[in-house]
Amino acid sequence: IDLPKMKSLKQDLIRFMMSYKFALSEVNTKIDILKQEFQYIHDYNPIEHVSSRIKSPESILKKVYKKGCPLSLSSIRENIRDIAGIRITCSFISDIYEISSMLQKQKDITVIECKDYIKHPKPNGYRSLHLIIQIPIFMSDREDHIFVEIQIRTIAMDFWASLEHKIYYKCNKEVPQKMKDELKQAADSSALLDKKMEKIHNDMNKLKESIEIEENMQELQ
Ligand code: 0O2
Repeated sequence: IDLPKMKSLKQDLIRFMMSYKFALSEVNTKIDILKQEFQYIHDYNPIEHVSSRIKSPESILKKVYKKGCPLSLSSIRENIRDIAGIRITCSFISDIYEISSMLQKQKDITVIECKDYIKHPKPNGYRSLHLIIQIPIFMSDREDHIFVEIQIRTIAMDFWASLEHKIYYKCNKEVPQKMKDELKQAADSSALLDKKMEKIHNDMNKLKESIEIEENMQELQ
């Protein structure tokens, strides 16, 4: 056994995984800042929930195999872009686009890809906004640019995706057509629900605005 080589490989592997942990910390901090500042300025919090995860080595290897890319750290870094993943659950569809645009405007974020499965849902009904971004991580002797996948969705989209994932997984990836159709119908219902809630939210905001104007007018009189 080439011990020095093993030691260096181990160090490379640990630093490789650490860089994704640092990237997640950076993006989580960005989201937390947006959340706190938005709440203070607008007296409203568009983010319901945030979760993040580092892809397990097994899942990374499965994806390498599926994509047929070379089995090296540099190839994995370049080809597997969701090793660091963050999921932001928002209250309303408009919040998704607002959060996405606030993140995209940040100077240290490079947007590599934006997949809008809300405007263009997947055939099974899956909806979400996916951003693949790259952010710099500054370490003791180098700067790395790390890919992070950010999935932004509403509570209804998250509800559907979580249950669909569970049903699909439990069924060992073979879902009968009837169930697929039912899942698609459930996705359509959740999309309708999102639209309805957004309308009520907008109507409520308009109502609040008109009440405020009226109160201000009364104060002036
Ligand atoms: P996990 O465990 O969530 O990480 P890619 O395979 O990522 O290179 P693809 O398929 O074009 O390319 O990526 P896409 O469409 O952006 O989707 C990637 C992730 O979105 C998935 O990650 C899921 O988290 C989620 N997703 C996409 N489609 C569906 C769906 O139909 N149902 C559910 N429940 N989630 C979906 P992973 O790697 O599959 O899994």
